[in-house]
Amino acid sequence: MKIDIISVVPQLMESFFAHSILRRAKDKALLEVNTINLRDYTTYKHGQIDDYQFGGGAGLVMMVEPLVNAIESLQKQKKYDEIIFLTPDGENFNQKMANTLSLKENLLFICGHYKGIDQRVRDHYITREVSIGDYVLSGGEIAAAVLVDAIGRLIPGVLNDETSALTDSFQDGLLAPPVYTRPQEFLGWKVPDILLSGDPVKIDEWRHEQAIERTKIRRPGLDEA
Ligand code: 6GU
Repeated sequence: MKIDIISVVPQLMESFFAHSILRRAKDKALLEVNTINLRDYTTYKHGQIDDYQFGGGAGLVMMVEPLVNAIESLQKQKKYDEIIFLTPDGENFNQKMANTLSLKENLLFICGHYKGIDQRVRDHYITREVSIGDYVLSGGEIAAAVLVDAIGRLIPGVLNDETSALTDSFQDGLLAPPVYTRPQEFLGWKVPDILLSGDPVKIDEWRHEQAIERTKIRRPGLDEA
């Protein structure tokens, strides 16, 4: 999979992608992430990419021309399955969307700043608008990094058995059950007997019950999301 990210602060993302689980994906050539500096595509003076909004009002808007130049230039090199604008008024990101996007070949992310981007870019280029939650970030970069991480770890071969995504919270519409490791007893706090029983069927049953219980208490209705 290839993910290209248009940003006004590409350096912000690069160190993130150089570490974490994504490094492994990159090393295995399963995922390639490229950041593109929007300022390289402006024809305005001093690398200008934003301007005051028509009709007045506080806050700058990212201009249509640099964004269209950048998108058109990238589209000459590959065909994108989705062009995603990261924006707090987008559709809420969740595990289901991560699963869907992890099956794509080429994705383009556009990180907004200030008051957002000129609506004409949204109307003519963007295929999907995505938010990572009901709060406002100062830019879309952190949201883009969240998507790359959540999507990247689902690409077959990125995770090994120990980090398998199959038993993640949300993957089956349930939160993950509690987990324990050594020692068996600490300050009198014991690991549940069932986990030490060596009976894989009983253990699976117990984990499933715990997952259902946790989900009921913490996130009722999660399976309908
Ligand atoms: Cl995708 N962008 C910004 N700027 N803020 C957000 C967001 C995205 N998702 C939640 N808040």
